[in-house]
Amino acid sequence: MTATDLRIDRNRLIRRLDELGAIGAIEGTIGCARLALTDEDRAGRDLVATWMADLGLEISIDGIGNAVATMPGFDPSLAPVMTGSHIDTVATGGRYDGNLGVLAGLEVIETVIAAGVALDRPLAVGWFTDEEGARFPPDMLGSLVYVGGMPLEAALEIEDRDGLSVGDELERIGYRGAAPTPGRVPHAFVELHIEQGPVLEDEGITIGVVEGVQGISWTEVTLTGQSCHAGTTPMRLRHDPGVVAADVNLFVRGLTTEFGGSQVATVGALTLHPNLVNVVPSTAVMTVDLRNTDDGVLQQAETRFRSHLAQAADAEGVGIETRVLARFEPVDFDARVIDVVEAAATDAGLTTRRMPSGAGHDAQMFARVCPTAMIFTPSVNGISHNVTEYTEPDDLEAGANVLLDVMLRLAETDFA
Ligand code: HGY
Ligand code: MN
Ligand code: MN
Repeated sequence: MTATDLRIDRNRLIRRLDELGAIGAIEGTIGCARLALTDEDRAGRDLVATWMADLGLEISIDGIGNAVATMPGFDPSLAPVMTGSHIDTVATGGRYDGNLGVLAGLEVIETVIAAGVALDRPLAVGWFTDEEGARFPPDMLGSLVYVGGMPLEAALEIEDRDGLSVGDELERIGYRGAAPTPGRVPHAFVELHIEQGPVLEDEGITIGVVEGVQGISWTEVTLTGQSCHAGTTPMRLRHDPGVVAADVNLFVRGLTTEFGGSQVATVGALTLHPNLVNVVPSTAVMTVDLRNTDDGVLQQAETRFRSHLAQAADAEGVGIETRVLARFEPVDFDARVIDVVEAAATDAGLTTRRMPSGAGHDAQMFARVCPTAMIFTPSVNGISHNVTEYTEPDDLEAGANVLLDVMLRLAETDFA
């Protein structure tokens, strides 16, 4: 059997997605919760590591808990073609976000091994810690450290809302590995991921040929006012941080209308203290997520947001503290890898369209060090970061087969 005849085992892939999805399962749904470095994340890591070991792959775990499993090639001096993604989820996550990229990568390698296809160049699949950034910002933390974008020591000190650090939590779950960071630079990197938006489904397209990732700006804002009695305190004497938070939320929504294009804005987290019906809040802690494919426009959005925040807080007599949780510029993937993805999908008779990614991905970090691109499969109803996240089995299979073909083609590609 030649490499071009290879096809992944659809049932094995879907079985593994379901088995991993059962870890941290959210009752009554097909979703799961495996926030980074929780016990559920550990259990997911243990399961995937077992599958990697069962294949006889060389597993390397680094200081931030990334795991890379390698199928050796004839020539170990050659850098691997690498794929991978993440197996941590948001708290109301689906079973495909990230998990598909890791398990399809494992499926590709298992298919190559089972067929006895000998390659000069190694193949590797990885999971990267805390891609979501929902517990420990920024997102893509593990792959950022892997490519040398953040020193390991700085990453290990990041704390969650309860003051628990990345380093201590990695230690606690037993995934603070010994492999050095930055990690080995791959020959090329390609990531399969669900689109998480409505474009492919709306247009009836099977494969997204991803050209890049939009810029991401996350800010945490702490607003400090004065708690007082909801009934006795005249409105003129109030300093209500909740009002400022609401004003800012509506303002950034207004920016998306004004700017149009790819501009998006989200206030995803908002906590009032003491959060009681008859107490004007003393503090409000909120997050503002702004994204745009154009960094210049994203910077304008950030400037307008900060200026309005200052004005609204001043008018209400409320104090402000801000903290940047993440700031990544837009990323363009490598045209040569994009072409390989498009050719592999087209040769398989699949419909394709080129597109940017609205979500952040580990691939955007690998694009800093090696030729990189991504493959998207459709999301039903464009829904993700939601327990009803779903991708049809035919699309899962198509995406994984494109990943297989792309990895084999990249293994033969000389980027010099
Ligand atoms: O936020 C994101 O875009 C990704 O899900 N981490
Ligand atoms: Mn993801
Ligand atoms: Mn996600």
